[in-house]
Amino acid sequence: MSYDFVPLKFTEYSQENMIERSRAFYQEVQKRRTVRDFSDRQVPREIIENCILAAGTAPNGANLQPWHFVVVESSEIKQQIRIAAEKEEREFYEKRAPDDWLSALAPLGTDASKPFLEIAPYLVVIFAESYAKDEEGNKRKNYYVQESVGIATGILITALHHAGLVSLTHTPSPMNFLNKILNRPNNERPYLVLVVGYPQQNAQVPNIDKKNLSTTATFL
Ligand code: IYR
Repeated sequence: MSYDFVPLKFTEYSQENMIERSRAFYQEVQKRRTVRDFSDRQVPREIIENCILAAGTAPNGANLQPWHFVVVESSEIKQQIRIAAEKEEREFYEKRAPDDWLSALAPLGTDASKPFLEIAPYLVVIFAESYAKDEEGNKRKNYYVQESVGIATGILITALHHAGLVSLTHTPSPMNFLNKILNRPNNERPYLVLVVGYPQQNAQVPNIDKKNLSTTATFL
């Protein structure tokens, strides 16, 4: 098999314009915050669909697109997820988490209680397809699955922010209960739960800093 090659659709901007666009994009994404206080206000499904389409444009291993997004709107399913996640989280906070991990989390004030899993209008559960299955059910390898799904998730989070929504990356561990509740096959592994919606009125976020450019980047 080989692809047809077609001309690249590339939009060239002046360098002045590129500087302005890059600055404006940074200004916009630096306003994104991870939010834990969600409103139950409804959000049109089309926004979520568009953001998932944006996520699906991510560069990925051999264009095999090793991801699947399950969008949960059903209150019953959200409740099942909350119950199962809080069970794992209680184990984590009370037993499994090493002290250094708990100390790193302490400033954020997180705990095993996850009411947002029922309050927010959407839970987008991202699955990584460890391997694919062809029509006859034979295994077909996927490549760079973690990297591909990570990039797609980053685009999804950015697209949601750009659309005017907030999100929370939630990672109950282990999360295999999600395959069961959401009826996903065993060649897919839950990657993370993205809680999506509007912030609660008066939502608060920790006053954190981001590392500066000279710490984050080296130019040689
Ligand atoms: N999954 C747990 C713990 C947790 C871990 C990290 I690293 C965080 O940045 C935040 C939370 C939870 O969701 O509470």
